[in-house]
Amino acid sequence: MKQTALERSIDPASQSMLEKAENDGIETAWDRYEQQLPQCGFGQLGICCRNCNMGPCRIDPFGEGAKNGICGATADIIVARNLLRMIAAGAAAHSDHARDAVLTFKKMSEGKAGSYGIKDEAKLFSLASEYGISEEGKSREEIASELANALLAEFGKQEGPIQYTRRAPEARLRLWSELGIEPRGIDREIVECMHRTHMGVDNDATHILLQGLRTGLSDGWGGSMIATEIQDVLFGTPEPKKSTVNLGVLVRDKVNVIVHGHEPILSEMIVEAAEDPELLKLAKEKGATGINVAGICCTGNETLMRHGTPIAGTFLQQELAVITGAIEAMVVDVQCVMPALGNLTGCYHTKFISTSPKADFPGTVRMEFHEEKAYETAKEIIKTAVENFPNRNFEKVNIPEEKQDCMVGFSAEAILKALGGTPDPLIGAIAGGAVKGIGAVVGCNNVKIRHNYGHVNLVKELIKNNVLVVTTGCNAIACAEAGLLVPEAAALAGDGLKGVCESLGIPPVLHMGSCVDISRILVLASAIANRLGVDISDLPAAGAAPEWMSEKAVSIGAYVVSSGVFTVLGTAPPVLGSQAVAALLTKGLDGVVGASFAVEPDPFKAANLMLEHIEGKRRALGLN
Ligand code: SF4
Ligand code: MSK
Repeated sequence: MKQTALERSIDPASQSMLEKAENDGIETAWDRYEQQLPQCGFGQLGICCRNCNMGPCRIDPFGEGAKNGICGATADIIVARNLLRMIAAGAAAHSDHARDAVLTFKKMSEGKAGSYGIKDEAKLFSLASEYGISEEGKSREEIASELANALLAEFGKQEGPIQYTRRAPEARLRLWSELGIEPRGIDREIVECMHRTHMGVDNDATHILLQGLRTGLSDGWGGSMIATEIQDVLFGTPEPKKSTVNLGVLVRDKVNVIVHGHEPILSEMIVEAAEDPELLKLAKEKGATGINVAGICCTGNETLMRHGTPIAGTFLQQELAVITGAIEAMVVDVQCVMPALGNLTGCYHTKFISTSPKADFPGTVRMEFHEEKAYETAKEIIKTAVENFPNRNFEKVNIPEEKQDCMVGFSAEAILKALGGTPDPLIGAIAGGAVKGIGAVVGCNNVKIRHNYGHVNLVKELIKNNVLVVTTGCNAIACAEAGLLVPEAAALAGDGLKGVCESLGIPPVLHMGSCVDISRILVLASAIANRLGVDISDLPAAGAAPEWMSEKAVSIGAYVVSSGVFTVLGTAPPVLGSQAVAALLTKGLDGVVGASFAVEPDPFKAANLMLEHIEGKRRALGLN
């Protein structure tokens, strides 16, 4: 039976747009999910293989039919191989984003990308010094060029280590080295995953999964970390600032432009172009009072963190934003963009503009973006949106009222600054018991879970129990929509955490950025572990991805657990067709990397698992 809007989302703005979709006769991801039911059991369990053309093969989960693929691959092998391919795809997505960011940085250093500059000079110098690049007698651009080359070399390197892995605590580095999972080069690990999963190569589930951990590490401490750091140099390291979120940030009498996807390279320019006097004048001529840029997903998180640009919604709100009827242009780059937007934008006046040389979708206007002409392209995009304003049918417009204030911009540097320059006050609060530990809650929406229900309830439960939450990606947006990213949300926290937040003037949930910015969490965790002289796995900390859906989340899970953080997933990955693989992920990894996964869709029970873990770690450290 069809779910109601209330059953599909906890967010009132989304509920009202789901009702509008129904009235407008528009199909959304939730409808398409229902059309898919029942979903394929073989796919859910991970036991179908089409890695060669003797197949596809599938294993009978009840043990009555086929126990092996045609080549003899067992369920264990097939599940592990499929999982490794998911990790490879996720690591590739983050890391290819990083590559483009570094290529932009390189062009900037060579004077070939005039729209960009160096916004965080101190970070440029500190990143360069990590590579042993001296500053003496060199211009900023020369240093940037050397750094760009060093970073680009991380992708094609054949031998490790990847430089930023050195930021991890000594004990963790030793462990990775002993296990042979220290990543060598980013591209090398991804290519090796594809090689190993080709028919007739790696056929031992444990051996396959160890490569999964190594590839994950090449993402978290490689690709993702490089993306974060170099974007900070180019666009500025985020600092605390205020903004607003949810569909109510759209403005009825302004030209509304959505930036959606993951890369800030173009959206930075779009935010700037939206203030261009020439375009503002044109907007007035077309009958609008101004130009309003708002984000969705992580492109949105990037501009939110650095400029306070409002966010219209999470992953599952991308269609709902169009359904408001008030979007002149939906501008997308890469990742998490639903191809359904093509048909959908066709039902309204919205222009669907694809900008990445790598990503196109049905029904788009192509406005390919190249760094050399970044600002010109951004202006052209905004102009297209402005010229589309008179086509808006105001009778079809319904913008929900809901919008929520939030405080964002908590880079690791900003958090340390708020603490007075060292992690000591936070460590003191943890040692004293006011803060029980740290919860890292991240990840997507997934139609299998009521929109934002998992995110918001899990986080509320953690802060109520004095766990400081750090967040990125769509979890951060969901928390913002629920009013958890304002200092006043401290009232929802336990007494200890409440006192700490009030004294620092910070929310109990700290927005650390986009999906690649989970690397900021690794940096923060390392800073705390190094200060205490322990490993990350010794910290009273736990992670969760309550509504994850993307392959990137699988790669994130691999590197977060390999870095020593117990992680609870809200939806089960397709591994349950192999008891051996499932047991390894949920138990066995503990004895290998000192952390493992749990799967728990109920956010209250998930919070309990995290709290129990944090308590256990506190006891082991001799804390009450
Ligand atoms: Fe079947 Fe083996 Fe080919 Fe996979 S690799 S499709 S299990 S024969
Ligand atoms: S955007 S990867 S839906 S968090 Fe980074 Fe949200 Fe997940 Fe995309």
